[in-house]
Amino acid sequence: MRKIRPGDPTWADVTPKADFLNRRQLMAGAGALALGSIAGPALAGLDAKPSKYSTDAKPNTLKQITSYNNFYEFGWGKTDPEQYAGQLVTDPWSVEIGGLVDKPGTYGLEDIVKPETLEQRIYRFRCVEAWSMVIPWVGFELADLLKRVGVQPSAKYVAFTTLYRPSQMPGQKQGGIDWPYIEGLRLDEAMNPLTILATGLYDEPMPNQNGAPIRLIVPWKYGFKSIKSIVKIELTDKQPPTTWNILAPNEYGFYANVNPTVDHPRWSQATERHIGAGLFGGRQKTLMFNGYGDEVASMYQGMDLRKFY
Ligand SMILES: Nc1nc2c(c(=O)[nH]1)N[C@H]1C(S)=C(S)[C@@H](COP(=O)(O)O)O[C@H]1N2
Ligand SMILES: [Mo]
Repeated sequence: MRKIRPGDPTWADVTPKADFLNRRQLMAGAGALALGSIAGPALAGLDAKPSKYSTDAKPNTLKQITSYNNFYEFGWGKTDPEQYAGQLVTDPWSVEIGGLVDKPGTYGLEDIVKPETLEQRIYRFRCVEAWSMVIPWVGFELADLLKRVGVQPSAKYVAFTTLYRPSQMPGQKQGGIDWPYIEGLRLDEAMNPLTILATGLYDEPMPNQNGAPIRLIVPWKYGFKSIKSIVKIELTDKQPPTTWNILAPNEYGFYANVNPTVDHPRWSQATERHIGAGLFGGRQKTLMFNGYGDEVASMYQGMDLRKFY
């Protein structure tokens, strides 16, 4: 953890310029610049504020972050999202917020984002498959949005739902997952300042393959909790069902906190392969709570994390 100092590198410094240029050309070619009209600059957070929660680890390149993805709505391969997500239309977009809130409703994306102060959050990101990246997200604290809509005292959990649109999400025409993808958090996890809704990364609106136009980021949990392309947020008093827990309950729990001492039934979680480390980069040690223990460990005091995996 560190504070951003004046003179710290900007996104342009840490991302090779060629990547930016390439990306712009690719996006133009794919017709994916639709967001660029009015919403784009706002979502990209071009004047986003630095955050004390950012890691000083070196971010992965834009190319790495946008070409090695898990987004099963577009296929099971790591390069499928880059190849097929361009067809997803993300403007207009609205998010239904309901359940145990004072102001339920269907909110346009701009109404959700406009009152928020966008921040740069450079977070470690650890997939349950034992690979990791460092990603410079742009977003705002989920707690801010929840406070705006008014959380009722009986609410204990937050449930999230991804868009269901098989015409533009070819993976949804296939079985395997009972679409749409769903996820959930305990209310205190949702209100933790590390938990953000992200609308961009580097200085781009969220690339489609990373979950445009708005996705959850919970950096101390395995990546599958960080649900993409959200269309519904519901406050509940019961623990909501979650996609990977439904699919394989003995392998993927509701909590899914990054934990090097609790192995996946089929592989070790003690180490991770950092994307971009190269052939000889070796594996790095996985950190408890992905290194965010100072901010989150107290939420799990007294819980058996082998049982609540
Ligand atoms: N809707 C939806 N959200 C999702 C997924 C998905 O397949 N569908 N994959 C999850 C998994 S397993 C990971 S590791 C991260 C990957 O995010 P990234 O592609 O931006 O790195 O998104 C998560 N969110
Ligand atoms: Mo993942």
